[in-house]
Amino acid sequence: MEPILHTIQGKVIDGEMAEVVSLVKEAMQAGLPADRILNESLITAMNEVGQRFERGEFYIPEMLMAARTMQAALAILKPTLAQGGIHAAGKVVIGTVMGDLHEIGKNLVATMLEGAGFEIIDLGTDVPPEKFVAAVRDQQADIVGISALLTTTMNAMRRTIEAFEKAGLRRKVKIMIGGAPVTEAFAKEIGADGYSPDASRAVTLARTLINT
Ligand code: B1M
Repeated sequence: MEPILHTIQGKVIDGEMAEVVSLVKEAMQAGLPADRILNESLITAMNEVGQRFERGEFYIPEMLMAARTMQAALAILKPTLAQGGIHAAGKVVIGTVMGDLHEIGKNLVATMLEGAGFEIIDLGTDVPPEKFVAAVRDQQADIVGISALLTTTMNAMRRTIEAFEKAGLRRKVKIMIGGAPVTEAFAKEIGADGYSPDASRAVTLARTLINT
């Protein structure tokens, strides 16, 4: 691994926002591709933060500081990650399910979809099923993307799909889901149209869903 990526990873874990911001700029100026900075330092850092939390070495404040640092780094990478989208490939309503405040993965998926030319309506986090339904109805969206990071909030995905059925909109919109605890099998079980394990494959999936 390039030494600078290793340094960025350590500084994200420590929540050193100002240093990370300047190191990410430096890495980009040195010609390192944005996706390598993302995958080899930022995402690996968040995985390590999660493991430290599990081991009881980190608490919520440390997790939050690392998350804020990652968001600041993502803001620098965003223009590069989102490059390329010229025409509207389709309209996507996206959000994190009710009860869940994790937003980094969802933001990353939104950025990559935007880069692929999709128009994004981001509802944020802790989104109730009715809000997803209202947004799809009002915006006439082609796809709804739902993210969940907690095993305890995965069931809110099921309830969101049920809300689309109740509203009579289920056949009018494609539903894709993702997030660390989500699996292909779970997506099938709750009747989603597709599942993606990461942001880049979310783009491939969205393109496939638009064409089916
Ligand atoms: Co929390 N948290 N957290 N957390 N947090 C996890 C998820 C956890 C795995 C940590 C751990 O114990 N190892 C654990 C969940 C355990 C479980 O459910 N099995 C956990 C817990 C327990 C909690 C709390 C309950 C802690 C507590 O209060 N006791 C609490 C819950 C709050 C709530 O939501 N109601 C909580 C709180 C928080 C913070 C607020 C402090 C903070 C979030 C801040 C923010 O987002 N603004 C936070 C963080 C930062 C994490 C970890 C460390 C990092 C998450 C992250 O941003 N990853 C996380 C550990 C981990 O994931 N390793 C953890 C980076 C991001 C790029 O990856 O989000 O997985 P991810 O997204 C990926 C894919 O999953 C996929 O693509 C993305 C890019 O490749 N993807 C999609 C995501 N959404 C998609 C949607 C798609 C397609 C693909 O289509 C629509």
